[in-house]
Amino acid sequence: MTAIELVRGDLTRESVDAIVNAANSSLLGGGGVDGAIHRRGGPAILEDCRRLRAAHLGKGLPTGQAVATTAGELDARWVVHTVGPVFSATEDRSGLLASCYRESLRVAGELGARTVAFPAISTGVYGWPMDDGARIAVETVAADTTVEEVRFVLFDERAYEAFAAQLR
Ligand code: AR6
Repeated sequence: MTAIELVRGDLTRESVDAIVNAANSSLLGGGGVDGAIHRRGGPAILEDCRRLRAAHLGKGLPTGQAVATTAGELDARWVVHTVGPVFSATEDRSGLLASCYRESLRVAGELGARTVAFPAISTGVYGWPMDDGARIAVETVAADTTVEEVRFVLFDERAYEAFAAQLR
């Protein structure tokens, strides 16, 4: 059984084995969580990302998949980068969002991570409605047994309440 915890705050301040980044396919940085992780984690993360792009991820990381790098100066051993789907009102992409959580846990678990911290993937720039994003996140993680503890780190009260409602 994976224990699920909720924290209100900044993901980049967490002490865990693996911190999950809501990245984009380029892996070369962006805004939101991604920008915050690269800022606080320092240049070693981007160097690793560039190496991955030069090696087997020449076309970038596909949506729904995950890959690990160093965590640089963050208080973690790895950053697991995953690419959430952009929300669409006409196409159901929830399978891809669930895949982000599942694949991130798989990658983290293979490395030996026991504690993993997630943001609410796709619920910022990518426009996923928070309640539905929280439902998919909690359902997917609750069905997984890869790691001992998952911490959802929610930036604001609204996000925290959406996740808390799913756990009740
Ligand atoms: N800690 C925890 N949560 C945060 C933090 C933080 N430091 N900063 C933002 N959030 P987003 P996405 C919340 O936009 O929707 C980037 O440019 C935020 O309030 O970071 O998956 C990438 O490069 C929201 O609820 O990720 C991609 O291009 C959630 O984290 C694109 O954004 C996710 O918001 C990915 O968009």
